[in-house]
Amino acid sequence: MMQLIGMLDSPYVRRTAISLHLLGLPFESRPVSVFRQAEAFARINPVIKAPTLVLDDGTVLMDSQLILAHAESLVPASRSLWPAEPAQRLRALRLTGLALAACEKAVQRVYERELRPPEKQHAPWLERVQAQMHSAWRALQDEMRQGAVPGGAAGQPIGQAGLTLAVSWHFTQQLLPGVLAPDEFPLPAAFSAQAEALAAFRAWPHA
Ligand SMILES: N[C@@H](CCC(=O)N[C@@H](CS)C(=O)NCC(=O)O)C(=O)O
Repeated sequence: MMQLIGMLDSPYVRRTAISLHLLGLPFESRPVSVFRQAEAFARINPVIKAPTLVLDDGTVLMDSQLILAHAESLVPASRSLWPAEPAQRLRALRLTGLALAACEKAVQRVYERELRPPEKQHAPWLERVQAQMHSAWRALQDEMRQGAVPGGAAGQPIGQAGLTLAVSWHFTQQLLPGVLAPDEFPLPAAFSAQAEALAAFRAWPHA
């Protein structure tokens, strides 16, 4: 059985786990920490990147987007987390990109806080990251306001754009509370609450 290596407090690991679940692909979750268990992680993938997916033939994949590209290739199109219709698919790609950029900026902020001593934190970098994260969420909210409901594939309760947005929002609320005010971003906040109620999200909770 495929093994998904990484902790669910990583938004990239969590989006991968939720996606594999929705795609109906069985996998074993191995919550190895990239920081606290770096040596054990390195024995599986010396690059120490989460998520890592170990395939049955021993192939080691990394990067959530590439792991999910492989996963999608294993299921019939009717199960895909991407809309089949080209315009909807393009919209889903745009929303997913924004949600991933927002996520990356949140992770960069957390790393700056947790991996560098306070006297070595660089305020201009933190301000830049913060502004980028807000820009991404403002763009996501604008898209949602214009009717881009990040649903997706027929037959799935949520699509890749929606689940990435929801995981990114929830991660940011958990790790950087107060940084994104729910009343400034009511649409992502409400969408996240709905997503967290889905069986696939409850099966793979943050942390
Ligand atoms: N673009 C990558 C990002 C993955 C990523 O940065 N994961 C973090 C955990 S949240 C990680 O592996 N951190 C350890 C490191 O980069 O040294 C993806 O989508 O999988």
